[in-house]
Amino acid sequence: MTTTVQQAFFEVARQLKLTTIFGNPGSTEETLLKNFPSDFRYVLALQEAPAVAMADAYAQATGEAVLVNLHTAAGMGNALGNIESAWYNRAPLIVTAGQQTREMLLLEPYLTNTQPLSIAQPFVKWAYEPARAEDVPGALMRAYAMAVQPPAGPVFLSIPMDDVDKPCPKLPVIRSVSRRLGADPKYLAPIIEALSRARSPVLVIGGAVDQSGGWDDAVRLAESLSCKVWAAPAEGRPGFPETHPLYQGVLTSAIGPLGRQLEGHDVIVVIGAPVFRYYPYVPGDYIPSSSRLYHITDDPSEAGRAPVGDSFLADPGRACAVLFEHLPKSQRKAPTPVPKLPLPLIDKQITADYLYHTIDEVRSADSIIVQESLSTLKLLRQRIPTSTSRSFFSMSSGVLGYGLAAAVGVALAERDAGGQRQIIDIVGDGAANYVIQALWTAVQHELPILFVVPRNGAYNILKAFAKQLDTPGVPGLDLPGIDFVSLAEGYGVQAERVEDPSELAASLRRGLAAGVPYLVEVRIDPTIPSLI
Ligand SMILES: Cc1ncc(C[n+]2csc(CCOP(=O)(O)OP(=O)(O)O)c2C)c(N)n1
Repeated sequence: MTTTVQQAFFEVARQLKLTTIFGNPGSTEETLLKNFPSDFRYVLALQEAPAVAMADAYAQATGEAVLVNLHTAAGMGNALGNIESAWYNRAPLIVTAGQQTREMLLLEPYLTNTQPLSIAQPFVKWAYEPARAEDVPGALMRAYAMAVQPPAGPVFLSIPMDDVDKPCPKLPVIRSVSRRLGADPKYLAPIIEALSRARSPVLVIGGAVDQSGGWDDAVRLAESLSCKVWAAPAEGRPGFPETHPLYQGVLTSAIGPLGRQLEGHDVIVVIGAPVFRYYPYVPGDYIPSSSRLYHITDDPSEAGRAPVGDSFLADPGRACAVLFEHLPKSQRKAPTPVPKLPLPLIDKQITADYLYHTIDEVRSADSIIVQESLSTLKLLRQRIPTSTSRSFFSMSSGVLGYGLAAAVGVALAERDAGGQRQIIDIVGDGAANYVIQALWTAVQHELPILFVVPRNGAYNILKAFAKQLDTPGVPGLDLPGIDFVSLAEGYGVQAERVEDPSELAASLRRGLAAGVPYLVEVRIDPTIPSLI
């Protein structure tokens, strides 16, 4: 029997263990998906943006590449914001989209992807439409090899719909590609030297440390150096336990204020993050003039765009281990731990502070947090600190429409791994609307996710930004009249609303005990926090 391109595609995917496909299909994808093999799973999202966010979070939680099936140019358009997030999250997604039949492409029929390669750029590492039908399976192999190598990230394949029934005489060779760079102590010698002489070093740790399996190595390094540790700004996930006595908090994502936070340190070592990911423009010095910065990254683009310091291309996790192995234990006095936050005030209204405090009270210590809560994120990180690897996920891009869907990907990954950790998804009442359909997928897969929607009735972070930029009178920042309980119920999710602080804990506990998707809309105090 001749192997067809479709059969070869699925055989390559099978051998690469790409048997879960997140997607939203259309006519141009149906030829590829026909007679869908029974050992594959298609996770249907009701729009392309949630499909990509689910896949991104699934890839991050499992550490593996994932297939995403989208619908020609239109599907790519809907998905692009989250493909951008996958790019900055370093999520190895193999995004495919169907293309109209080659027979008619010249005539530009309905649903032609007229610019298949440029549509996903600049947020994919590789984009390709095979020149010949029989190259589709080989292109999948190459797409995989491109997606997983460091820095991991999304790739794109356009597959003409009439390619799939063509004969495929030869399967491509299934290859493996290194997912990690090395960390050569000889090459890292200037950092070892600087740290061994430093008077007051500081570490700035990014999410790539956790992605490269370096969580424990970063702790060993920090303890051996007996130095302060900051989380790099605006990272989608932490790389260092936020409950550790050396941990100081998340650096501010503005040039001048961040530079001032690092005052007093002669040696700054940034590992597994850009230098730095900024948000509002507040001018100033990148780092104090008397400091020297060293940057360890496995991403050449990050190394290229850093405005200060010396960059070293190396695996972030392995580099932590190598620095630890080559440095003597410091005799420095341990820095004083950051004082604990006082208990939140209990007012008539629930504050974000009280909400996050209560979530931390009711959750189990090993729960997984997924979040997209913008204006109060600093509080969230302080009140709900992450203590273990791979247990906090969000996006590193600033693109809304991630959190609600990402929780679905994380929950599927947790279930596939046989885990039973609680999954708590905290998503602002603005952000929740971008991928609200993800609730339906959570229901279809009976995923035990507690969705918490802090309802402040506004795009509060934009109000804070407007204050910071001194841009009064911006329209479109209020969100009256959204009922998340009804929206959730419409998708089959059990839901309730809570306004009274005394009822909050019980409400959250009901959600955690439900064993199915459960949404709690929490009316919170709309006071606008400051941006910095
Ligand atoms: C795709 C996309 N559209 C618009 C924005 C602009 N934006 C940034 S934050 C924000 C509002 C977030 O509001 P909400 O989720 O309610 O959180 P809050 O700031 O109120 O805590 C908007 C609209 C964006 N970042 N991404």
